[in-house]
Amino acid sequence: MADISEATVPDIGDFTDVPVIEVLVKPGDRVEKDQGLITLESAKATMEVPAPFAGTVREVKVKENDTVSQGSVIALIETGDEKGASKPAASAEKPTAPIAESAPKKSASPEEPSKASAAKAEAAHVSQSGKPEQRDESGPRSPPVPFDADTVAPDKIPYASPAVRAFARELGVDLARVHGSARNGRITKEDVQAFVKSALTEGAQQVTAASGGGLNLLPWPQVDFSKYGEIEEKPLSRIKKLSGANLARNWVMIPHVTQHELADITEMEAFRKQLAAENKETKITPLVFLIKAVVAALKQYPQFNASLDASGEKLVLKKYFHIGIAVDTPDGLVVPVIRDCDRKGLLELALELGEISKKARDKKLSPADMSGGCFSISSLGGIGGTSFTPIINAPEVAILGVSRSSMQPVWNGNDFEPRLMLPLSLSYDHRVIDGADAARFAAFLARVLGDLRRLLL
Ligand code: CAO
Repeated sequence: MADISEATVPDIGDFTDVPVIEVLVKPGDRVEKDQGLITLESAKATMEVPAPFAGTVREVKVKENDTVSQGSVIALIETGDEKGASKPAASAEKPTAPIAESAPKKSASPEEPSKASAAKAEAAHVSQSGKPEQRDESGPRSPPVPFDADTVAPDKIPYASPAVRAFARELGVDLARVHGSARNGRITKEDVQAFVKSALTEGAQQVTAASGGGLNLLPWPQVDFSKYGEIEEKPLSRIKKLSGANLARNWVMIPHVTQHELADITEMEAFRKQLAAENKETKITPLVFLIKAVVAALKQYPQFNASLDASGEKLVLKKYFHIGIAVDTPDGLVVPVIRDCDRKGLLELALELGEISKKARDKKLSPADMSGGCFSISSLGGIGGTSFTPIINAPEVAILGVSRSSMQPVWNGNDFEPRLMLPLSLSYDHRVIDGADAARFAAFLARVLGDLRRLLL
């Protein structure tokens, strides 16, 4: 038959009207003997009041912020005929023995199951009659520690209830680092949660900063364009999304400088036309000459055929000459790579350029086709323009932009001569390349394009 008994506050020393800071059970909860029912607070420490017997909580008589003294009823617990349940003794309602407090002792690590826990364990063996019960384990037992929080809880030990300590331990939180917001600096569960939240946010910010983010930019403007006129929405292509993310990273992370140069390609153009007439089946554009000139310049200035390693502290110099070519496709920009350009002639390069451009526009490029580049060329010469600022294709350290050649009057010392001038725009990573070297590289390119015999040197 079910018995309902009162669980009351035992002897807590000279303290009266002690605030309840936590109620650890609710009606319907099954509690074991010695399981915490409520947590009480003194000026510097907390203590859990354990259930004096096992059973099912029928009613909780206290709530947070209530104050209790010895004998106050905490809960009504139905004990029934449960096997192994320790039934309340006749004098259960009037406990007289002191109860242990569970604030940590000076010698105990705040997060360790400490002497405090030991004390709590001791408390668990205080019977309702006030007499220590027989322990299950053999061996001597020390008397329970009376609840005298002010004397046992030193200032430097984080002040939190056993439940909050357990919660912090579960999350791996060092309570010494948590600010207690409750009365007398007591750390609550919410304080631990706030600490974890801020640690996570801080961690995320550090990751963002380490990966080059954290620019503290204004949010992107949210504009309802339809307010101003008719609009149509069109999702970005997959290529545009991918290349856009890469371009944005490269633009913000690489200190770009662009060096502009003009190459006199009058003779080169005459030669190109001649070659094109001889090889009608192959499209020979200025771009293949540029590839050969770039290879010669990379050989002359090896720091352009390099990449910064991930730490940013080491330059990796490459002994191969794989050139990336920016190709405009209906879905966006892609950069396939022509390998070993130093070992290929103009015609072979022209053929390969035709093939990769077609492959790009047919969306047939594989990731391998777009990897391993040393230096990129972006030619808008077939379209127009006089100069632009190409964005470096990281982890490369420079890129050559090519605009449309035009006939210009050039002073030869006596007269103005009509010369075909090709605008070059060399963007370089200023962390790796000095401006003077960039000017030399660009001037070298112009000299080679102006006199192709130099490719033989
Ligand atoms: N000046 C004058 N004419 C030029 C020229 C130049 N710099 N470059 C090319 N031309 C001419 C070519 O000779 C060709 O003329 P013909 O048809 O009379 O032979 C015409 O312009 C078209 O050339 P093309 O663009 O088809 O071929 P290409 O070898 O010059 O370029 C490719 C190939 C794939 C690079 C190009 O088609 C392309 O996609 N360019 C865009 C690259 C791009 O979008 N870059 C921007 C990236 S943002 O950094």
